[in-house]
Amino acid sequence: MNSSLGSEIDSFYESAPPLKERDSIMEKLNEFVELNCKGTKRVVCVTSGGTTVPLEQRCVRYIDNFSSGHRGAASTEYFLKAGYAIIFLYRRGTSQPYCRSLPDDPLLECFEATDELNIQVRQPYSEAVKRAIRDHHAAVAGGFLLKLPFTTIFEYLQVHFSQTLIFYPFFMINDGNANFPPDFFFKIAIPGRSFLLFIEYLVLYYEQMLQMVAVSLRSLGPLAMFYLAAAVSDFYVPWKSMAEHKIQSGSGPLDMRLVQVPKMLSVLRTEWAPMAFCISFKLETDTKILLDKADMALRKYKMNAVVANELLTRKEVVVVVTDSEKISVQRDKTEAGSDVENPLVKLLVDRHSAFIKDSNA
Ligand code: 9Z3
Repeated sequence: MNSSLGSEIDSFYESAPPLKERDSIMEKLNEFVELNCKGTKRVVCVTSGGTTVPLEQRCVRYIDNFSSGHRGAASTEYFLKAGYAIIFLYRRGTSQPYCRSLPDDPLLECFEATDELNIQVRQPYSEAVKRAIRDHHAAVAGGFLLKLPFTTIFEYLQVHFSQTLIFYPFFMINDGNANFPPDFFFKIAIPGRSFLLFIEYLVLYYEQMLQMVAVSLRSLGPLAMFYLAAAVSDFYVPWKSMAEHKIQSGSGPLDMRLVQVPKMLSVLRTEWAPMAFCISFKLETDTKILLDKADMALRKYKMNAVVANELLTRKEVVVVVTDSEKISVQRDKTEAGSDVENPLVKLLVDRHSAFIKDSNA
């Protein structure tokens, strides 16, 4: 990791508020890993929806990132169908697997009361509701689908400084899972650096949501896939410099400084999950720069593939960019209700199979 990225990461986490549900997330992850991370079972972490950037600590206003969560939700269904277990890291309130065919405005449209006690599904929705309930319940009850919600960029890339966590990283070391930044031992070895800094480093490098997932899946090696469809904020307001209370109007234009969110893709690739099959997404509104930007991301972050999509046509066509190919993947327009995620996931599952074979050769 270069030192400027290292210091961007440090500043980001130093300024982040604590992750509230860290213990229950860890518990759910452990259960999921125990159930699914054995044999040749493949696991994919699908990230979905946009992260928010709060402008006030007691947040009234925030900057949002465009994403309905459709890509992540639809892809999750296809990965489940292909036999994968899924960690669905999603933005609260965005599209959910198996709910795409149901009306969300309002969902109550689907139901009617037959008498005082009973409710039934209205005829036009009955097939869709039955299918959604059956498939969703089977995935959750079978333990193949773990859903973890986030809202802010701080939750998505989170740290928790609580005392109870301090010793957790030591267990990780004993498990052989520890992976420190290259300058870690150098930094703690500098005379005068305190034991607290040592503890802080351990906690910093272990307690983010995406990282918690990545580290949990490390033992899977090439069987793990990351499918990073979430639209992650590029800029944020550091927690410490953020107004505590609602920003008041009436005192002229608002002057606010946003700093760059550290690019966690390189850390994911090189440190958290170096053996995994990693797919990121590149969204642009200008088609002229899209493929070049995807190509740059592929090389810079050492992804196995980057899925390039343009805002207006994203539901019709995407281009899968690898180091040797640019494959256009289209929705099958001849089939009613078809989507582009179906052929996209098929292609990536095939590529993942080849990747596993090569890694084991
Ligand atoms: C995507 O490009 C997704 O395909 C969409 C899906 C967000 C466009 P919807 O949720 O849309 O179905 O409505 N996601 C990644 C967007 C992104 O922020 N990428 C970063 C970038 O382009 C890299 S992590 O710089």
